[in-house]
Amino acid sequence: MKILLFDAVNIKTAYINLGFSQIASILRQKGHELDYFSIAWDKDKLREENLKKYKFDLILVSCLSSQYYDMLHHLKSFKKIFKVPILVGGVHPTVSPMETISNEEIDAICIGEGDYAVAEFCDKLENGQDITNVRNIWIKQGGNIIRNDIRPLAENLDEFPFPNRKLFERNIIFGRGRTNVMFGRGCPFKCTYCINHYLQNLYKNRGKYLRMKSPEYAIEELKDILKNYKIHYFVFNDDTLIFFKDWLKSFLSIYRDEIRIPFSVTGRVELANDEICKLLKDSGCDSLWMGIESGNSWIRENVLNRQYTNEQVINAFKIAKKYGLVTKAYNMVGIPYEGPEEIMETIILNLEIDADLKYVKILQPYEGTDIKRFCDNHNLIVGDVKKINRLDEVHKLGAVSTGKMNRYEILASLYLWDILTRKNMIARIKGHIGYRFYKILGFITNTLFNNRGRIIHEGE
Ligand code: B12
Ligand code: SF4
Repeated sequence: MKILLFDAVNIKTAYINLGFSQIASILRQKGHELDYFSIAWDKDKLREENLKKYKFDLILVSCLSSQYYDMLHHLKSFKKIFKVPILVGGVHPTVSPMETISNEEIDAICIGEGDYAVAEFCDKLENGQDITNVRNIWIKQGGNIIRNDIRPLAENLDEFPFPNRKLFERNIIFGRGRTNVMFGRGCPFKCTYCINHYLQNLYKNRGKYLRMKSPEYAIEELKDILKNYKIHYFVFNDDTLIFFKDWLKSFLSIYRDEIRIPFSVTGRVELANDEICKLLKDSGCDSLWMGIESGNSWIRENVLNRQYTNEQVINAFKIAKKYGLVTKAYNMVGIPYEGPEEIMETIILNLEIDADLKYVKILQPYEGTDIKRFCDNHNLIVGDVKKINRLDEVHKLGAVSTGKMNRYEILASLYLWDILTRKNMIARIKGHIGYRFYKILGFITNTLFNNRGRIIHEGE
C-alpha cells in the first residue's frame, strides 16, 4: 500500500519522532511504500492545491497534545482530498481517545504503543480483511465507535527493526550531526505531570512496562546510524537512562570501545552518584540532564510526587560537575500551591547549584495526568493547555493558576527567573530580531570552528 505518514510536529527540531520512525521501519519491512510529511517541514506540500498531486491508500498521523489543533486543521484538507482512512496515533489519542476520535475527519485512533497494532491494521486493510477488530485501535463503524482492548506490551525490543531515519533525515541535517536515540521504553517513576503513571496504569497486567533493548542490539543500531550519517553527537532520549545501572555498565563498556561519540543522558538527582557520573564521563558522556522542578521540598513531594531533598539536588549537581559533565537543570513554575516564596526557593536552589544550563517552563497539565485531575478539581485551569504548542512559547501565558498566583503573576515570575539567573536570558528572546542575528552568528562560528557536540538550545 502507499501510506502517508503525517507527523503533526509543528516545530523544526533535531529530534526525530522515534515512535513514528519505528512504525515506519516495521511498515517498510512489510513492503509498504511510505511518504512522510510534517507540519514543521512541509508547509508547501500541505497546501490543498499541492496535496492534490498525491495518492495514498491510508493516512497515518502521529500527534502530541500540543500539536492537536494544528493536526485537525490539516486533517480537514486531507479528508476533503483523499478518500482514504485516517488513523491517528501517538500521545494525544492515547491520553484523550474520545476527544480525538470524535472529530469527523478521523476514522480510527491507536491507543498506546502502535508498532504491532499498525502493522496488523495495514495487513488487514491491504488484504481486504476486517479492520474493526485490531487490538489498541478504536475505529468508527456506522454511527458507533468500536473500542478494541489493548494488546500486551512488546516484550523484546530487539525484535524491532532499527527505526527508519531515512524519512527523518531533515531532522539530522537540522541538528548538524546531532541525533537522538532511545534504547528502551518506560520510566519507573510516577511524577504527577508526566505521561508515565498514565501508561503504567493503561498497561497494568499487560506485560513488563520497563524494557530495554539488549546492549548489543543498541550498539548495532548506533553503528547502523554511523554507517549512514555523519553523526558527532548522540542525545540519549530515554526518560531516565541512569536508572538502569547494570544495563548502562554493559552498554557503555562496549560503547567506550566501539562508538566513542560524545553523548548526553537524562538522569534523576537521587541516582547521580560518583559511580554513575564517573562511568558516564569515562564513556564519552559530556552532559547530564536532571530535573529539579521545584526548590520547595513540600511541593516536590506532595504535588509533583518527586521524592528527594534539596541536599540530594545540590550533591548530584556537585558530583556531576566534579567529573566534568555539563549539567542541565529543568524547572517549572506555576505549580499548584506555589506562591512567590516557593518560586524564590526554586531560583535560589538553582543559583546554588549553578547548572551550566538552566531551563524553566510554566507547568502544562496534560490530559490523563494526576496533576491535570488535581487542577480540574481545584478550578486551577484557566486556559487550554493544548494551545501552548511551541518550545519557544514559554514566555507566553500558561493555562493554570496556582491557587496563590494567577497566570500573569506566573509569567512575571519567569521574567524574574531570567533576571536573577541571567545566563538563561538568551533562550527567552527567541523571535526577536536580535535573536535571529545571534543565531546566524552562532551558525557561522559553529561552522568555522566546528564546535562539536555543543548543545545550544532545547528543541533545536
Ligand atoms: C523526544 C521527545 C521530544 C522531542 C521530539 C518529539 C517528537 N518529535 O517526537 C522534542 C524535544 C522536540 C519534544 C518536544 C516537546 N515535548 Co516531548 N518528549 C519526548 C520524549 C522524551 C520521547 C518521545 C519518544 O520518542 N518516545 C518513544 C516512542 C517509542 O514512544 P511514542 O513517541 O509515544 O510512540 C509510540 C506510540 O505513541 C505510538 N505512536 C506514535 N505515533 C503514532 C502514529 C500512529 C499512526 C500510530 C498508529 C501509533 C503511533 O506508537 C509508538 C511506538 O510504540 C517523550 C517522553 C516519552 N518517553 O515518550 C516526551 C513527550 C512526548 N513530550 C511531551 C511534551 C509535553 C513536549 C512539549 C510540549 C514540551 C514543551 N513544553 O515544549 C514539546 C512539544 C513540541 C511540539 N509542539 O512539537 C510530552 C507529551 C504530553 C502530551 N500529552 O502530549 C511527553 C510524553 C513527555 C511527558 N511530559 O509526558 N519532545
Ligand atoms: S522521572 Fe521524568 S520521565 Fe520519569 S515519570 Fe518523572 S518526569 Fe516522567
